[in-house]
Amino acid sequence: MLSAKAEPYDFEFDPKTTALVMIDFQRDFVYPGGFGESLGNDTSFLLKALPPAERVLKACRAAGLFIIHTREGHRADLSDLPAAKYERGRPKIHIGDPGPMGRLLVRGEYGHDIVDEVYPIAGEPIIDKPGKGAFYATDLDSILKNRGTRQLIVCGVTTEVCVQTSVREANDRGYDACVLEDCVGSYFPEFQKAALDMVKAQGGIFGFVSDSTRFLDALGKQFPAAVSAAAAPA
Ligand code: TIU
Repeated sequence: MLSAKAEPYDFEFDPKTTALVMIDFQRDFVYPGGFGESLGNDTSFLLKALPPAERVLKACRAAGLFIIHTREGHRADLSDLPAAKYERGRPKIHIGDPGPMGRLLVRGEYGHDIVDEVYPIAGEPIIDKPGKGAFYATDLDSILKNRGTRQLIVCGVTTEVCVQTSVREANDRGYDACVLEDCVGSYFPEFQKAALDMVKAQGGIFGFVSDSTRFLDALGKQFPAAVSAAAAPA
């Protein structure tokens, strides 16, 4: 077992039963012209989560941890898009409408895909999910349980929406999830803090909060070369 400094107390994890979950690092959320901006958000807030998330991804890859990525989006015919989600926010452009990065939040479009910095490689499954939670209407739980996964390290966007929803779902399914606070991003600084506070309150009511430095310190105890290679400038 490795132990990462975290709140509300140290997060214990066995690399063999741990998965890194990279949530929705899609152009549609982190770049202008996508779904996130269509809801009135300033997407630049999310970009600062990318460099630490990239370091964690590279270190976990080199250490041989299981890595899984998610994307939020819908079928091209929008048959899996609830009317309530389509209308929510009363945006000027809706899910499925054309934008500079393709049709908003539609699978197969450029904007729907994951940004280059943290793009999946062979052997890292991608979960396409229609909702905010990564477990809703997906096979994520089966994939994790079939491997004997017990602990999750969580990076992604946005902290209080898809990250927090997925961590709550993970908790109910029996996983210990640890969110790395510098590797998750919100459009709202106050929600970033509140969402992380909610995870770790009440003795870790649905998870743990750590950060890339403390997590990589722990991983480096078993995989020093993997961690130092990931920390080196590209
Ligand atoms: N709007 C917002 O903050 N987030 C989302 O709609 N989806 C995700 O968080 N991925």
